[in-house]
Amino acid sequence: LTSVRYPYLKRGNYSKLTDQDVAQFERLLPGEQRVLTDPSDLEGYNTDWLKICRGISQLVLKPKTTEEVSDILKICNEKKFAVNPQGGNTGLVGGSVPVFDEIILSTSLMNNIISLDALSGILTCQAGCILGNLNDHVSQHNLIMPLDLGAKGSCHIGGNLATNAGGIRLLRYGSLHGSVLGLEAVLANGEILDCMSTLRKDNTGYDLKQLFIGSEGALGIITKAAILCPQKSNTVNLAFLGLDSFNDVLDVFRDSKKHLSEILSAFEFLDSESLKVCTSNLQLASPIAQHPFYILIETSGSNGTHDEEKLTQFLETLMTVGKVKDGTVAVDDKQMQHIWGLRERVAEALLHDGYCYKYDVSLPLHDFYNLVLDMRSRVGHKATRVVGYGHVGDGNLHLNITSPSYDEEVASLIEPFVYDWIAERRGSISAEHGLGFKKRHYIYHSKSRSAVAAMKAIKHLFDPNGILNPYKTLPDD
Ligand code: FAD
Ligand code: 2HG
Ligand code: ZN
Repeated sequence: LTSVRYPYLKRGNYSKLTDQDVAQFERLLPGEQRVLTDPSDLEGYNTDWLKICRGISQLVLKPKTTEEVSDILKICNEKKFAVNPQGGNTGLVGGSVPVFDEIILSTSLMNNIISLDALSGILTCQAGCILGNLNDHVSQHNLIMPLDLGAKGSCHIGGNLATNAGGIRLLRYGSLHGSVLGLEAVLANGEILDCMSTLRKDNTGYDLKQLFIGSEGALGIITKAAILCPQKSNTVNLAFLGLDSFNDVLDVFRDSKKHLSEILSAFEFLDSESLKVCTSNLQLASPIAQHPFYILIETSGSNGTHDEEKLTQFLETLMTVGKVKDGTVAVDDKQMQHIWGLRERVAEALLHDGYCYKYDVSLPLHDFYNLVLDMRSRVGHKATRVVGYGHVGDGNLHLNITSPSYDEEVASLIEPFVYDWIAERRGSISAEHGLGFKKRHYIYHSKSRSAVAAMKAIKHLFDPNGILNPYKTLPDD
């Protein structure tokens, strides 16, 4: 079968579901709403957050336990059904929805918090817990989750692990490769791989859990994790500043590390077009006048007076030397949330333009913003807008281009130009969102032939029948 939606792609040689198969899954998952087959119920599971990728799955399965995941995968592996693991379905690269009729295995009912050791800060939970709920839970014990992202209200921790999600706290707490202490996954053949250590230090043998962090559902279904949660800071400050040039953004970043040092907890940037999309498409108000660039500097520490003094002094110096033209410091939680909204809701605001061409790249900082400028002059007025924003403190740019609907001419001006541009500067074509369905064929722009060959060998070892998330992450042979 050649898909009419993806005419260049052939469905793999997977089995097709029969009524008997569905009945077998129903026996396995008794109770209400655990086996979905009604097309209207399936619509949301088949469609990604960007409303760009659409599958035609006829079955969603909602296990509650690791053992149920194992039983499902045993059947799928034996009968050769393709499986699409799905968490909160907030992924941005088409990895979370089926390409054809893969069975969707949703972790939405695997949402138990198993334990929290308030002394060590170690949380253990099932993969389907929503990130925001976990943060609310641990904050009652004076802890925070080591990651935070705009999709926190819907994304699952299992999805975060599977994508190795970055977000706005990475600058301070590092990536999930460091904060995940233990992980449990079910392999394609149903075998349960128990790597649920809760130790800070554990060098006994290969660190297998790392393979699953960022594996995008291709090596196994993540079912549980143990995560090290940092202490919640007594005092958090947030400044929103307007700057004249991207060079000033970089200078202020360098100075922030030097002068704010241990209290610096986030450093994010938006260009004027990114802010404009929030003010015009979401009617959010900007707290300061218009400038070419904006930055958010967050500090988190234990001594309010000390932190405020340090930040105020730093900001005064920046204003005096002219690196910062204008700015405001949030005085309460409401203002803080409003300012974070201007940064975290750009992705949502862009969708109001129509179609969004999305690029998530790592680049050396001296080249960072030139990609936006080059893209702008390349597509000119053919696009509605070209915006650049993101985690500048991590060297991670979000380049987004929009048009009223998908436009072949705009698309061909962007790709492969954008990937070649990044490869020439030895950047990464996927900083934090993964490759999913959309970007897998560009992997060689960032990874060597030998590295991709090793990835394929690992995939074959863990999933010899290729049932887990086919057509994603790795390129075809
Ligand atoms: P899904 O979208 O459901 O799935 C993502 C991938 O993981 C798929 O390949 C899926 O098959 C696989 N998967 C899901 N669960 C499992 C599991 N249990 N076992 C194995 N594989 C699994 N990302 C960032 O990195 N940083 C950001 O700042 C950020 N901000 C965002 C803001 C918004 C508004 C939105 C919509 C998205 C944002 N994202 C960000 C992208 C997205 O939220 C993350 O990739 C997130 O980690 C996905 O989690 P999810 O539960 O929604 O996973
Ligand atoms: C963010 O940092 C997310 O806001 C989404 O990673 C980025 O939509 C994007 O390009
Ligand atoms: Zn991001």
